[in-house]
Amino acid sequence: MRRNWSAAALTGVLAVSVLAGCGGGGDDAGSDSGSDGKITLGFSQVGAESGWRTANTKSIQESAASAGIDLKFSDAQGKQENQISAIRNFITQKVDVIAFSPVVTSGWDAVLKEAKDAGIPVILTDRAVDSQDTSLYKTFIGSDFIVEGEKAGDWLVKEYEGKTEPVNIVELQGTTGSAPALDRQKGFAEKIAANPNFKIVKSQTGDFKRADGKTVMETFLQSTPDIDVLYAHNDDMGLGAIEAIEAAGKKPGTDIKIITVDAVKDGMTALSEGKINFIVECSPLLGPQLMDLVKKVDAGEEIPTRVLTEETTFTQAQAKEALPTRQY
Ligand code: GZL
Repeated sequence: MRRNWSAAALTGVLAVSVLAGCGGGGDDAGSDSGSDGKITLGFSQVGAESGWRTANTKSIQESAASAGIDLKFSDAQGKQENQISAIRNFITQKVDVIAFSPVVTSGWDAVLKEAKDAGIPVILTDRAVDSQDTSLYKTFIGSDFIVEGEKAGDWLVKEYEGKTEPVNIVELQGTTGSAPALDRQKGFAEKIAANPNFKIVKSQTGDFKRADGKTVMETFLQSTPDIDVLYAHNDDMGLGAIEAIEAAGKKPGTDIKIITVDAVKDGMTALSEGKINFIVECSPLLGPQLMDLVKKVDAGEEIPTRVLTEETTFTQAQAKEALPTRQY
């Protein structure tokens, strides 16, 4: 069961000190760094499916370099089996710390137990796992995806306040079984239940990919003539859907209101142009905080069992203001 971190219970935005002992993980008293004194970090990345992921990889690689941490980086191309074999390789190589972004929530206990038995601490980044045994990892650094879904739902409820007409919503879900897809769907559904006129008429995965978002939106448009709103779990699928909407002769942001999550540059540009109506930010810039946690874990220091990343939301006007200084 994934820890349910209610945002209300977690104060602060950067490091939430929910200290429970050492926060689980191996019973190492702080592993020695590599022979050259440098910490070796094994990192298994989901893949390169979206603009968010590209920015996340850049943040991790650049932060490791500036922190003087020796990074062994593996791209799983979206496959859990590749992540599991990468983690096993890191164990064989006796890295000091392992970090990874689990592509899906389940199926990790065995390999995490192997890391724990090898005395190698593990840090979850970006996405959570549903392991019952929270001693299998030291901490989880990333967003609260339920809150992200709630923010999207909240905006829609306010957008239609006082109106009585039925509102047909279609939803492009992220990768099936991934924490962001499960929780963004849950948070959004809970919030829009406030308005009985809201109806999610279609909901299907676009795997967080622009191309898949376009093809799925094409099927939505063919099967559901009167779509009022699209809720896409990330900008990339929303951008793909915009291509399909325009090809169908409709105006994205006007004929069909669009809400997405991430706030990467391409999404923010579409928002500033009025093709998207609202974006919930999900920061990929986890690198600096991750490297700080890696150093603490390697030194055997106590760390929070949950580190919540700071993020906000953007309207069309706010996107115009923010774009010039966006880092990703
Ligand atoms: C969220 C991250 C998601 C992004 C997508 O933290 O896991 O995966 O929202 C990315 O863009 O593909």
